Amino acid sequence: MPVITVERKILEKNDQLATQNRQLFAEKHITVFNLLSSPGSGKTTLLEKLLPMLAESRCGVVEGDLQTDRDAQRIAALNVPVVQIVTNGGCHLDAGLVRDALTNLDLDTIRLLFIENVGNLVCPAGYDLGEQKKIVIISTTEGDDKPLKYTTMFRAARVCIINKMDLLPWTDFNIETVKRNALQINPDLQFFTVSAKTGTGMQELSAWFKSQLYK
Ligand SMILES: Nc1nc2c(ncn2[C@@H]2O[C@H](COP(=O)(O)OP(=O)(O)O)[C@@H](O)[C@H]2O)c(=O)[nH]1
Ligand SMILES: [Mg+2]
Repeated sequence: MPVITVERKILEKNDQLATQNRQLFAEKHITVFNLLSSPGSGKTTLLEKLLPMLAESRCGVVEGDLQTDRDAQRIAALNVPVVQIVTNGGCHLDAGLVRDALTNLDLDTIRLLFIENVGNLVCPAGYDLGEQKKIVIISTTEGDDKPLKYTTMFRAARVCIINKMDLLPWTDFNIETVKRNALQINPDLQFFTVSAKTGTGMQELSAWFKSQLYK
């Protein structure tokens, strides 16, 4: 007798909605990135630094958080269109939540959409939102063994941003070790090393985002 778990049914439904989101983004020529990390790795700070550098790329942001709209307020302060999804304790965004949030954005004026997922290296990995690429962010205070512990996330990501490079001298985090551990899980992973605080590496990162726009 076949046994279909609730989780599998939920994921099938999510994948259908993600396909619809992806079609919509393609029709509108919007490049979409799903930003994933532990709480506090610097997702919002990276956006605060990047968005002014990408002003000509007409960015929009979807913020996901457990309770508050604090991150959306930080983005709105930059005059960038933003919508906040409050998951009320839910540990990840799903494609249906993103689809509903999109009705609050003018998609005809946006070319680059960032989705800041709920801070969590586990649950969001399995949920396709319709993005082009998942980007995992790890900071130098988290330990360089994380790719080995959160394999699903590092396998799902296409890009890994290593943030808080300014703090590197005060940690035992080893860049070569984290890269080796991540490449063991995902040999095609592309890396950027940055400090959202000091701006180190941010020019290179913003240039890469520009290269991802529809021509
Ligand atoms: N030293 C340092 N602190 C950072 C950097 N990026 C973010 N932070 C700090 O890390 C904390 C969490 O950042 P936030 O962007 O809210 O993380 P999020 O939870 O991933 O969105 C804040 O206190 C930031 O100021 C960085 O590159 N260097
Ligand atoms: Mg945040």
